Amino acid sequence: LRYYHRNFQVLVRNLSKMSLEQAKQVAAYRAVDEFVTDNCIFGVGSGSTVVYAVQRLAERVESENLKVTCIPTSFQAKQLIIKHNLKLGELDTNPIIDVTIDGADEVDSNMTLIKGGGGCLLQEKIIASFSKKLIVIADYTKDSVKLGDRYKKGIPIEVVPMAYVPIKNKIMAMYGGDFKLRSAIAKAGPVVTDNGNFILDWVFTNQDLDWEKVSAAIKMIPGVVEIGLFVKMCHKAYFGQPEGNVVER
Ligand code: ABF
Repeated sequence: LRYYHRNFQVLVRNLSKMSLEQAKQVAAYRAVDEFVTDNCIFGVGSGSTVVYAVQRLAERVESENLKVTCIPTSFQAKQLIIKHNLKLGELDTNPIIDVTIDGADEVDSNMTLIKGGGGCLLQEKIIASFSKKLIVIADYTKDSVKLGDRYKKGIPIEVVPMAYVPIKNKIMAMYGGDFKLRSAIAKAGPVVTDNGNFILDWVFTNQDLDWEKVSAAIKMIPGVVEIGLFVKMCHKAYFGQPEGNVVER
């Protein structure tokens, strides 16, 4: 009986993984179909949902003979662009991006985002801020009312390595909460970002903070490179649902 029970659990886990992947895919496909046009400069986000967006983009470029220049937000995004034989561009020659499609860790009811769970927040924010539109693609688990309702790992803050201790002390004194210096494996050294920095994950306790003010105040601390709070930046969000439909916000 225990054997069947265990197999049943594995089956349930695999089915829910499948529906999560399907949810990511439908959101990504919808956003690419809606926003990618011929000759556009396209910002390529990072993370597992974006993989589906690039897949769809490659299909469309091939079948519709589109000319699209892709600007990556990370090493991962750059590799995806290269893998799919898409045209790779850079900010120097494409300083205005028409549309960026990116994932998120959480989206609240005001469209404030937590990003950076994958460690790419700095380049993601640079690209988003020079884009005419930032479109978020995500599965249903990212859709929340207040930040912290769904995503429990906190707000990522990219910092210059030498300053991580005083920065975390200062933010704790300002707003409370707790901090983790991000590491890939327990007891291993810290994660180093694409830009050579560390990431502090700020597990905040007050969900009613004014995120715009918090974001501005934290960015003023010397040694803080970027914060994974994206306030008033997101134009539209697509949430893939377990049944395969997409909810837009
Ligand atoms: C990036 O990828 C990040 O800002 C965010 O942390 C993450 C979302 O990843 P996924 O699509 O894998 O959930 O966009």
